[in-house]
Amino acid sequence: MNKDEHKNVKFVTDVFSEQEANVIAFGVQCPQSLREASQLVEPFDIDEQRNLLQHARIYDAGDVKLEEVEQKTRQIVSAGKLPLILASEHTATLHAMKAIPENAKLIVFDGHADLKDEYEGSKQSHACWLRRWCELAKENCKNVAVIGVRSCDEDELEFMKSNRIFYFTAEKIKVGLVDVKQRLRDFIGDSAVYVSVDMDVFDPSIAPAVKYSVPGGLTYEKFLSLIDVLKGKKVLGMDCVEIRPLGENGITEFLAVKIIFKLFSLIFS
Ligand SMILES: [Mn+2]
Repeated sequence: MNKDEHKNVKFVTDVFSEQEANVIAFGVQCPQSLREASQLVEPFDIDEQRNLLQHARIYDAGDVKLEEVEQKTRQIVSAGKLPLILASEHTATLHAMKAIPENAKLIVFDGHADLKDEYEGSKQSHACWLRRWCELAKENCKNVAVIGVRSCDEDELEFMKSNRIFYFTAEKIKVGLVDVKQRLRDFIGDSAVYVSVDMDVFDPSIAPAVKYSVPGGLTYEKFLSLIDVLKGKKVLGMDCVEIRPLGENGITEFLAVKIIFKLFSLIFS
């Protein structure tokens, strides 16, 4: 691949036009390695005996700036399409959520609570984005679920409890998966959802290319079992965030692409 071809790699495909597509992907400082991996993961799934992308027609609109995320998301959602946001920072989710109807449930897969009031002198940090969202959402922050959390301080835990934020630690998922899934189903009910996946929700052994690893994360199998609760639900948007490429080691990017394909298979089944 020469340098220019390298630069133009799209997420999965450029077969569909923007008009034909039902998924509009866009990046916010998206690692090139993630788009490259998307070209290499087989969409056919031998266990499901189906092409996971059979009903997903993806168009990659390229990268936008963080401050353009809200408008871009709104434009895609109002065209009746699914935005797929590939962002280096989790703060992109805060901007995307401003364009999502307020009664939708926000399902965040993350090793961290991201509910700090301030982090490293900034209130706009990746570690604060969910706190900022809760402030905007007010009483609707009870529509937030944080799944797989295991890095959190006393203040964040208190915030989750006092604001009735639904949360499940990775440990809880390991020992009580069936119960967690039922409670998650009850939480979603008939609502539409937005799904945000911070790759550090996974165990660092299978997703090492993240900015802030936390031991004791989810396995691929547990994640797939959890997302089963999204079957038949209206998914308004999704994102995959916080990958920090590790050069030759692309296993995190391959995992990210595979779970995105699996989510599409569920959403468009
Ligand atoms: Mn995180």
